[in-house]
Parts: sequence; C-alpha cells; structure tokens
Amino acid sequence: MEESKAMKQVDVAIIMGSKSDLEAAKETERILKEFDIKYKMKVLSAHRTPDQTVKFAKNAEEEGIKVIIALAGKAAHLAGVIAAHTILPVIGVPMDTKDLKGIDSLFSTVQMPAGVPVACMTIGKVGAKNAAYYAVEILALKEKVLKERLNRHKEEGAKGGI
Ligand code: RP5
Repeated sequence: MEESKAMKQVDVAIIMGSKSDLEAAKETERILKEFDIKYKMKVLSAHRTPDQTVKFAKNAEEEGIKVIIALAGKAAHLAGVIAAHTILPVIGVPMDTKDLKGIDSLFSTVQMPAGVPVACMTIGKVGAKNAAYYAVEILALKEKVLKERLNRHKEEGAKGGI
C-alpha cells in the first residue's frame, strides 16, 4: 500500500486552465523531463471546474507534491485560486492571448494580495519554460544532484546554448 503510494508520488504538478494551454505546458514538461523530475499534468479551471481545482489544491501537499505550476490565460485566476488553498509554492504562467496579447493573463496572475503569493513568470512559452527551471531551483534546495544539473545548465547557458 505504502509502496504504491510512493510510486505514484510526483514532485511537481503542471496544471493548465484549458486543453488549449497544452502546447505551452509541453514546454514545461520537456524541461522537467530533462532534469528527471517526477511530475503530473492536469487540466483544471478556476472558472469551469472550481470545485475540482480547490480539491486539488487542498490535497496537493498530502499527495507529496512540492511545487505547483499553473498555466492560464485571459482572466487567469488559476494560480491565485490554487495559492489560496495551499502553502506549497505556486508558480503562475500567464498565457499569451489573441485579444490582449497576454497582458490580461499577466495582470490577473501577478496582482495577488499580500499573504497569498504567486511567483509569476513571463507571458507564454518563455514563462512556461522558466516555470520549470524555477521549480527545479526550488527542489534543488534539498537535492544536491539537481543543484549540480542546474549548475551544468547555467554553464551551457553561458556558452549561448539554451
Ligand atoms: C483560460 O482561458 C485558459 O487557461 C485558456 O488559456 C483560456 C482560453 O481557454 P479556452 O476557451 O481555449 O478553453 O481559462
């Protein structure tokens, strides 16, 4: 019983507001895979499936999740709603949008009230990538092997290789 729970345990949850965010979420996924991070991906919406979103946020810590990445666009309340229901670090990624070029998503993700932080990344796919790196940096605080991988990655970046 305990063993199967441990096998299912993931360190990072990638949550997206809609299937239409999948392309960006795949960028996050790709980098987490590069760092060998155990993750899961799920579509949950602060507006379309609010009860399931809150349930996920409330159970995340007990599930063993350590960092939550939330990608959402337009009135992007997903990261904020999740942060309202957990003390785990929540990284928000504002999705690019057709009408307002992601400024709508950016403002709704970044403008959180005091005491309920969301670490807001850049708009779109760059933000999706940085969310993964940021999650790895958080996990690296307790995992030496990740620290080494991040240092190697920084060295590659210095050579213009990212
Ligand atoms: C948000 O609205 C989603 O995160 C997505 O970025 C945006 C559009 O969603 P769809 O109408 O394409 O499902 O909730």
